[in-house]
Parts: sequence; structure tokens; C-alpha cells
Amino acid sequence: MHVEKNQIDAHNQQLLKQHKRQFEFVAENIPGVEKVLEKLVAFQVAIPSWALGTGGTRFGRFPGGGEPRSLEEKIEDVGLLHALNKSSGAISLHIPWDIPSNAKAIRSLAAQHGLRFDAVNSNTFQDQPGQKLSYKFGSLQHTDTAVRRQAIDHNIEVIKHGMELGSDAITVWLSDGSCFPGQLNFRKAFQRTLEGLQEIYAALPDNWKLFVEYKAFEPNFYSMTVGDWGQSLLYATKLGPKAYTLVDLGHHLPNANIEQIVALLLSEGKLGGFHFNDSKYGDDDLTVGSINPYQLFLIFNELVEGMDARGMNHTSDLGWMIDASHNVKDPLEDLLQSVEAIKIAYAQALLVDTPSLAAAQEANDVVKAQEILQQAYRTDVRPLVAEARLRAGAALQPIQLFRDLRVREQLIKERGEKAVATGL
Ligand code: AFD
Ligand code: MN
Ligand code: MN
Repeated sequence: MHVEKNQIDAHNQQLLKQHKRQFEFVAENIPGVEKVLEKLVAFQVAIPSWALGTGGTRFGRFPGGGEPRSLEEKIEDVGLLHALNKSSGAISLHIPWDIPSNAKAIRSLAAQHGLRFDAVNSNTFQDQPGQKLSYKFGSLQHTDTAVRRQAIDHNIEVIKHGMELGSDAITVWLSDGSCFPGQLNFRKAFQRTLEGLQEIYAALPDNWKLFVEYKAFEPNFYSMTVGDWGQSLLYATKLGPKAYTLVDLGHHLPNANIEQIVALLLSEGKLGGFHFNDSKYGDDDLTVGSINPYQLFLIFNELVEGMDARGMNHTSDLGWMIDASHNVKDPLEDLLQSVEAIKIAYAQALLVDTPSLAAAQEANDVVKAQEILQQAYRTDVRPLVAEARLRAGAALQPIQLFRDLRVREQLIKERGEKAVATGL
């Protein structure tokens, strides 16, 4: 299924008058609105290949039908999203769920949809059919050298797949840790993991980055060997300049001040990438911005301020990815909502009057500082984000068009009711 340009044009035509009115109303009060729009057009968020099918919990899964059955169909789905919003121009693959049988063909298919390959992800948190040794007691931390070897080799394999596709980063998320006190020697687990990461790091091509993703708990419930940003930063620092910390918004203990973590990692030059999602309790993998949009804005505020302070390019200097799971929504609609929420928060952050905020902070004017932030946050930037989409050739209202075109019904017709995507 493809969304054609004339379908987008017809949809936009219908909404154009109302959109223009709304856009002009907001734009009037925004100094340098053209610059803001340029940044919004450029900003792209990678879609995870594992989020295109229905997720589930350990209690059950309720697939909605028409899910992508192959890597080709996953790329087609991301292509669909990108056609609708022109903001999802990249895909993040998980190996071995998405091993390309013909890398060249996959690369050109992605290019046809205007997509590039973002970070590739390794998987040593599951045992694959036919796998020699088990990861039941960890992978890079394992007491048995042979298991560690297998995990290292897998990661190097993932880098090779990524190279063939033109990706330039690997994200390593380890489920390693322990479930009970006494199970693990923390020091040895750290050391072994570090040594494994060092071998993987040594296999990186020059222009590649390695992202060390942390997570506070689950599947291990007593300790995680990369459990928080401090541990991730330790690994990344010891590894060297190509290693960075990756922040997944759902991977903190409750009430953690994520915006502060982001600010510090950024000022240390060690923030590498993001996994966006939202959560109420833990690693809930909910739609971005659905629970705590103010936190998302505060994070983007630190990102914009911190990246500008370091002269970084907003679009290309960090890896922007979604990491979500869709249990009750259509995954494609959910991803459209997530990308929209990210762009809204980014747009709001671009509106923050940074010099006045800095002055208020220096003067300890707490009230003024809050006013400045909330002035930006409470601005309805949706017409700006829509205008950026319009200029990029995307749909003014992507979800509405998705529904009007009956995309899911089409996909079910093409792929069947029972099509289930690979993944968790
Ligand atoms: C995990 C992590 C990590 C991993 C993914 C697998 O967030 O990014 O790749 O889930 O589905 O919780
Ligand atoms: Mn993640
Ligand atoms: Mn997660």
C-alpha cells in the first residue's frame, strides 16, 4: 500500500483554509518563525522495526491484523508513516528479528521510501532457536567465557549487518543483572561486561557510535548491570570517544529528573541517543507525550539549550528514536501520534526565550523563569508543526488521512487478518 502525492494534496486542499488561519494566528507572535519551521522540517525521528506490530504483555497479545510479515513490509510501513508526516525518515532494526537476506535490495527499497537506517540493535536478552549457549544468566556479564564470546560475536555480527545497510551506530541494551541478592558479584559482572563492550567497540568502523542503553529493572529485579545513567556513563567513558549513553525515557526509577540527566550527559559530550516513549510506572512503552507532556517539553528544552551551547546540529548529532509498544492501538496510528508529540515538544522548546531565561536564572527570579518556560509550553504549536509538514509535502492531519484512506483495512486485505510481525 502506498500513499500517493495526489491523495496528500487533495487532503491538504480540504484543510488548507482553516490551517492558514490557525497558522497565521500563532506565527504572528513568534519571532524568527521561518527558522523554527526550517528546523521542524529537518527534524526526523527513527521508527523501531519492532514497534510496527501489536505488542503485548506477558498476559496476552491482541493483534489487529495486517502486520508486516517481513523486513520488506516493515520498511513499507515506515515508508507509509514517512509519506504521511515526512518526519519519520529512518528505521532502527533489531537483529536477529530483522536480518536482511539481501542487504543491497533492502537498502534500495528503503531509499525508494526516502528512509535511512538508524542505529542497529543487538539482542542478547533472548535465546534464539538453535542458539548454542543460553543467556539465562546474562550475556556479557556471564560467568562462562564461552557465553560472553557468543554475545560479543553476535554484536559484531550486528555491526556488520548495519554496515551493509549504511547505518552508523549500534545500540546495546543488556538485560544482564541478577534477580536475587548474592546471585552476582557486582564488580566481576561490571568488569566482564566492560571487557565485552571493549571488544565490540574495537569492531566499530571509524564513523560509528556505540550507544550504551541503561534500564533500572526488568527482566532482572534485584540488580541491572547497566542500571542507570551513571553506570552507562562509566562504560561509555572507559570505552572511548565513540561510545555514548542512550536515554530511554521509560528506563528510570519513578520520579527521576530525566531533564537534569540529559543536561549533564549533554554537557559531558556523552549523550548519544534517545528512545522516546512515555510511562506512568516503569518501562510502560506508552505513546510519547500521552502521560507527561510537560516532562517531554522540559527534556527538549534541555536538549535545545544544551545542543546550541555545544554548537550541535539538532537533526543529526543525536540519534532520535522511538521505542514503544502498542497493545491496544493500531501501531501505525500510535507511531504517528508519537512523532507528532515529539515534534510538538521540540517546537515548544524552540520557542523558549533563552536569553531571558538565562537572565532570570542569574537573578534568581524563580517566578520569571517559570513564566518563560510555561509561556512556551502553553503555546499551541500544532499549526506550526502542521505548516512544517505542509512545506515538506506531508499531510496536514496524518491520522485523519490514514483513516480516510482506510490504510489498515488495505493492509489487512494485502497481508491478512493473521499477519504477525516478528519481535517480542
Ligand atoms: C527494551 C529496551 C531496548 C530493547 C527493546 C527490545 O528498551 O531498547 O531494544 O526493549 O524490544 O526494553
Ligand atoms: Mn529502549
Ligand atoms: Mn524499554
